[in-house]
Amino acid sequence: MQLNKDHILTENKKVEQHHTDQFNFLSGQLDKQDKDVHTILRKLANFQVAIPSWALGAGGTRFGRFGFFGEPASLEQKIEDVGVLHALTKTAGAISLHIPWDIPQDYNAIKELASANDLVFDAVNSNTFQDQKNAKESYRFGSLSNLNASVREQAVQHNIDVIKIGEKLGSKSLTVWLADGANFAGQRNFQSALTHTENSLKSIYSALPEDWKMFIEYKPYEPNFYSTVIQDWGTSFMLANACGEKAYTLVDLGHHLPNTNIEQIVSTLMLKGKLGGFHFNDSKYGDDDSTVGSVKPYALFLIFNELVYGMENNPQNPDLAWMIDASHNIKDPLEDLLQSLEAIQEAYAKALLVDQEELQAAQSRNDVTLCQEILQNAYRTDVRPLLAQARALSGGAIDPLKSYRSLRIREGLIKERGMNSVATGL
Ligand SMILES: [Mn+2]
Repeated sequence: MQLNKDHILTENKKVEQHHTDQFNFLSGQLDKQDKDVHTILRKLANFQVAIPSWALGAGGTRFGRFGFFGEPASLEQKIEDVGVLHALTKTAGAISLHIPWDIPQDYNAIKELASANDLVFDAVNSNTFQDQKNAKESYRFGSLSNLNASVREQAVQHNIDVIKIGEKLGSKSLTVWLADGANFAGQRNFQSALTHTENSLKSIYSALPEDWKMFIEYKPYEPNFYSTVIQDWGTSFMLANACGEKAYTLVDLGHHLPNTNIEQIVSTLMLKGKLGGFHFNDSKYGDDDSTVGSVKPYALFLIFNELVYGMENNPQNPDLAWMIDASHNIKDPLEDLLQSLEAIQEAYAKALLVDQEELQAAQSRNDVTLCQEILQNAYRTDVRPLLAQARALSGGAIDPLKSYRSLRIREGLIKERGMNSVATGL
């Protein structure tokens, strides 16, 4: 299913007047505060977030999975779903594939379909957390960290195969998230697990094309509950440094213990030029896969404040690969992603409103009260008309969620794919 541009324009007509009134009011207010509305709109329009192929079907828990209706059953349909999101929001211009769930049959056809939907291929993701059919070795006791050299070799080779698939699609990065660890105290020797992991990552790194990056993701627990080999940003940072300059740390919001100061992690990594990728989601307890900004929106804003600071002040850090990493289990996945995209843009826009010079001046005077006021004034601004304006100017929907429902997109997908289609890989 491809969305007709005229349909979006017709939807926009219905809310145009209301939007224009709201935008004019906000932009008048921001003008008075000497904010450059045009620059903010341009930055919002340029901010593109990749959608992972696994977020398009309903996710499950270890207790069960409640499927949604009209899920994409093939890579082609996943690309079409991201195309719908991008047509409505103009901020989801990339798809991130997961191998082996999304291996293309016909590379040219897949590339054409992506470009017809105005999408590029973002980082490719390897999978050594599941055993694959007919695989010689099992990852039951780890992959890159395994005690057995032939298991490690299989896992390294898989990552190299993923790079080769990515190259054919025009991807420029590989994300390695390692599930390796221990479920029980005493199960593994920490030092041998880390040493094997470092050596395996170095082998993958040596197969990385010149213009590629490797992102090393970390996670404190789950699926291993006693320890994970790459448990935190420090371990990831150390491994990235050991691999070389094309290796970076990837921060996933859900991969921290409760109340971790993620904004400080982001800031430190950007100062050191080692923040490569960023995965959005939200959580109450752990890796909950909740909609971005639905539980801790102020924390998201504080993180964006550091990201914006880093993007402006840390040329040593490369452009970041942004991705939503969630797969919610009871909502319409596309509606959930529309809400997440909105929340990301909202936090970004608010961070762009922070007057960095004023903040720095207040910090240098140790005016703690004013520092807080500067952040909270930006946070309390309702920036949604800016987001809507940026979308409308790019040909997207003023109100993506409303348009999605009013255009009966899910009903169309169910008609096309059936009630019980199941997203591949989940
Ligand atoms: Mn992630």
